[in-house]
Amino acid sequence: MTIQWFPGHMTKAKRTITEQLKLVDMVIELRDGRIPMSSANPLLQELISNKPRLIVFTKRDMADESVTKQWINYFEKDGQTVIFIDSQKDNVKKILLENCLKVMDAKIQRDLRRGIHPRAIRAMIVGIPNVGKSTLINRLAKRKVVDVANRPGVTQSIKWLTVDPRLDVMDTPGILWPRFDDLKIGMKLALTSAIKEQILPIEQVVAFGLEYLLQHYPRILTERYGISNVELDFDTCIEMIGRKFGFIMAENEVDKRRTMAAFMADLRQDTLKSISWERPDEHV
Ligand SMILES: Nc1nc2c(ncn2[C@@H]2O[C@H](COP(=O)(O)OP(=O)(O)O)[C@@H](O)[C@H]2O)c(=O)[nH]1
Ligand SMILES: [Mg+2]
Repeated sequence: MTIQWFPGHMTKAKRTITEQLKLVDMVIELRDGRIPMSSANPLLQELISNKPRLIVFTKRDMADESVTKQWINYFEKDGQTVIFIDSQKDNVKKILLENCLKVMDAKIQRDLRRGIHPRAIRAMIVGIPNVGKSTLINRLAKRKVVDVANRPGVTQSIKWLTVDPRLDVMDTPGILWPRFDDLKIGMKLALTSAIKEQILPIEQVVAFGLEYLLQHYPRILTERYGISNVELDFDTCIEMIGRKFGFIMAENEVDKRRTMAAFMADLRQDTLKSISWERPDEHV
């Protein structure tokens, strides 16, 4: 099954980002820490070509700590600079500054050897919808916003957030489209609010979510919905969840639509914490 992204949007997003990229030294790519692979944009690598990139995984507080550790190992083995953050609680200014300096270190050292005093690093935040771009920018923006003169080819006025004398971040993020080439990825995106669940058949998303929870987090199902038998099938699970919620129609039937919608809302509203929907062992 292929899910269609509107080609018009994609072309425009691509053009905008390509233009904005000309103004920056490096890219800060945000991804959802609960789905480190599925929240990546398929074309980003191509768009940024060889600009240095820092991958920042957001929503660490909503992810499963032990799985996050596995991911850190996975990426470190691969030689990539990645960090996992809680954008609402962490000292994001300090963390971003340190890691941007690290990513740009080779260039800074080269400049210094040539007697050039390095100017502030210019970075741009990019990511798919709902990954936390605005949240992070707002946290970074508590200081002054500096106007920088327009440059040829860029129509809108670009503003920069001065995070530190050594780091400026573009105040508008680059919005990327998610991957839609694989149904499983689509379901993970739906479960974490990156795409609207309406895009996919809700039965399939809920079935995928239930199966995943049964396999990896049976305790959540037991504690929250009283589901304790890991052999239970889809209909029985929905039945139990519906009764728990009290979504009963005439003839003592469970309202399945309403139950599925409520289950999705439960997963998305951060009431069921500490779930990682993707593991490195799926990707070896
Ligand atoms: N728990 C948690 N929620 C976050 C974090 N970062 C962003 N959010 C929430 O994720 C949702 C989408 O964030 P937003 O910044 O609007 O995403 P954007 O579409 O990329 O700009 C909002 O409800 C934020 O409060 C985080 O690190 N932890
Ligand atoms: Mg936003």
